[in-house]
Amino acid sequence: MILGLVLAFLMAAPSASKITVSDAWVMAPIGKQPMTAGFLTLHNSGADSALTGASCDAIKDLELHKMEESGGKMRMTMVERIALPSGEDVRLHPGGLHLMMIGFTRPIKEGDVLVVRLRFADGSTADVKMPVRKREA
Ligand SMILES: [Cu+2]
Repeated sequence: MILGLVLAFLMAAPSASKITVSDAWVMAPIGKQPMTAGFLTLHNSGADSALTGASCDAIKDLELHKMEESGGKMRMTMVERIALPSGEDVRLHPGGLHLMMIGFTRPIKEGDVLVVRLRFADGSTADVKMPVRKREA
């Protein structure tokens, strides 16, 4: 009976707790430009997973993007998912993978903190606080 309860608890434990987030931040939008990007590092201490989406009440369209060189130019493309291999750190950073934020439902400025909901391959979610700040020189 008690063993059954313990097993039920263990099976219900969300696997998202195996994914931890650090260094989360959003680049302050430049001027009146209606877009910006967010960055963070994901560490997966569980089984292989993937980041499959993100949303935020302040952002109209939040997409997963990568930057890559094509014909000598850097260009951004949307990706369906960002793989999070077991035991590894995956870093979203300027010039690489990022959360593309297109269109704002309210003004976003330096010092704000956005709460972004990340969605993972197993259907679990995690809410991450992302401070808005200027890009370092
Ligand atoms: Cu982008």
